[in-house]
Amino acid sequence: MMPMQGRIIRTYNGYYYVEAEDSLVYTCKVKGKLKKERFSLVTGDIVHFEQAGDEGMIIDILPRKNFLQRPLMANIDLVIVAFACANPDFSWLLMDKLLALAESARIPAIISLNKNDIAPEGFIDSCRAIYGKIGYEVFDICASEGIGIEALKNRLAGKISVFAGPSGVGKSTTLNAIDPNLALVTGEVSEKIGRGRHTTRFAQLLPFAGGYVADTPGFGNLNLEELDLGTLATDFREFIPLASGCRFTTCTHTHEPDCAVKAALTTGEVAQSRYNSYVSMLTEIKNKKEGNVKK
Ligand SMILES: Nc1nc2c(ncn2[C@@H]2O[C@H](COP(=O)(O)OP(=O)(O)OP(=O)(O)O)[C@@H](O)[C@H]2O)c(=O)[nH]1
Ligand SMILES: [Mg+2]
Ligand SMILES: [Zn+2]
Repeated sequence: MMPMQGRIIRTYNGYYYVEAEDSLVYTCKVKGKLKKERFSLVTGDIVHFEQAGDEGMIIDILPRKNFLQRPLMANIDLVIVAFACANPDFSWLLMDKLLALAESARIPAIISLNKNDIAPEGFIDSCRAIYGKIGYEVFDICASEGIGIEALKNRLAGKISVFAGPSGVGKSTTLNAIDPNLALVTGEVSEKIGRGRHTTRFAQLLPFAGGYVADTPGFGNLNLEELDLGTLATDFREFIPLASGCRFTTCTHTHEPDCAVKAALTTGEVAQSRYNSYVSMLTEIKNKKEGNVKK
């Protein structure tokens, strides 16, 4: 029989749930050859499989359009970097880490700021000022009341989009607001912290408006393994046009004289919070590299 083609919409316990062109979902395992190559399949991968009833054996994987480490997924059209204005506290550093990871994977990213009902005074405006200015669309919403959802929903239609953000910011609540049929489980922030675990336990692609949306588990911290010291500055998109103005072509925009990025800080053209995130990430990557060498 001809192998079938489909997309992995969820992986669990060594099983891959593959939605095929016939819109049915097949429970698949991986054929020995692929296993030997230690090639790890991820949600979003497009595969060929030999079908038997409602089960299948994956025999081949098609080339990936892109690949994201956190959340672990392939072939994404859009990342929605999801944060809450408050509860849990907003983190500029975590925001910039997620944006940099999307930049580095060359996947377009937009920002969703949930819980605008409890936003500190001026917070949404300052977020818009910083991120809107450098070309990131900012959607401020109140997912629990369905406010601002329509615009976000239109933005996602027909795409494969992935929600990425900390636990408790309301990713699942937002998805439920976008499509009540999804009926995803949500949880109180205080309980999440108390239990030390997340409400959403695995990433899955959910059919939505001719494409898919992915709900993913939140996370506490992010390791930056896939980011490179040498190219980190290019993951901060507003640094790119400035860097040609630095005296040294190898400028890291930290200690060097005549640095155009640092000069842009003093004029306010580059936001201080963005620069701080850049320096923190640079240090973090450097420390990790040195730690690895010692081991
Ligand atoms: N005040 C306020 N609370 C909200 C809003 N949206 C969601 N919440 C609450 O935030 C809490 C967390 O929501 P979830 O949707 O479970 O968060 P999550 O991002 O999916 O969390 P994980 O699955 O653990 O990653 C719930 O108690 C929601 O009721 C909002 O717009 N305003
Ligand atoms: Mg969730
Ligand atoms: Zn510089």
